[in-house]
Amino acid sequence: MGSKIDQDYDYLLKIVLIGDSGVGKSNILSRFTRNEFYLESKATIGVEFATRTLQVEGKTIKAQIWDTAGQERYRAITSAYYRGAVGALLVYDITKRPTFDNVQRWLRELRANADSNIVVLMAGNKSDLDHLRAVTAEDGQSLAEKEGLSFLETSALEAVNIEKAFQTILTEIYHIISKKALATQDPNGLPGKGTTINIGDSSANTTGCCSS
Ligand SMILES: Nc1nc2c(ncn2[C@@H]2O[C@H](COP(=O)(O)OP(=O)(O)O)[C@@H](O)[C@H]2O)c(=O)[nH]1
Ligand SMILES: [Mg+2]
Repeated sequence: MGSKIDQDYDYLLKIVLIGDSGVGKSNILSRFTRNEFYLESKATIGVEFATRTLQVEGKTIKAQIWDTAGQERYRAITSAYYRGAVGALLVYDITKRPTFDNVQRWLRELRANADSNIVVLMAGNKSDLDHLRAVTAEDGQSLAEKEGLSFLETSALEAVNIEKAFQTILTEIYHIISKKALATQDPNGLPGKGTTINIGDSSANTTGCCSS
């Protein structure tokens, strides 16, 4: 059903970008998918999502990364944004303490709207602005440990840890998928080539495949 022949990828994975306005979500996306950075980016200009295909443990993964169009400013992200997402990059700005304090609020939002198995990586962005730092790396690390999240400090400006952030989250998701496929005891093992993955635990379909 979800498997299509002749796809140029093994898995299509939806990742959502969340976090307060101005933390650098759109630039993380443009850095990762187009290797571009914008000193002045307008909240209203945003693509719905951008994709990039990469290799994870020998599999071709097409990451479909969703960005907000500034709705986070009004706390008006709809549940459709989270639907089908298997990963989230939760971003704060290391120079703005309130954006870090709001991480808990974003986690609540995720728990209310996203799949309970969603893989979350917390990114302390703008690490190039160390002289303006308001959140220590230790504070980031200990919150991540407390909440069971992966953690990295990133710089979209200097292209630091952007690749690593997506590689980390996609690898973690892939590990969950492969375990799930094993647990199904399906002789075919992993879902077919070109499968859209949903790690939802509510799905009766044990391979968790199929989106429209
Ligand atoms: N110094 C620095 N500025 C950044 C970085 N990432 C984003 N910015 C700037 O922060 C502002 C907000 O970025 P944007 O991507 O629009 O944030 P969003 O609202 O979360 O999507 C823009 O002026 C960016 O140029 C970074 O890694 N370092
Ligand atoms: Mg944005």
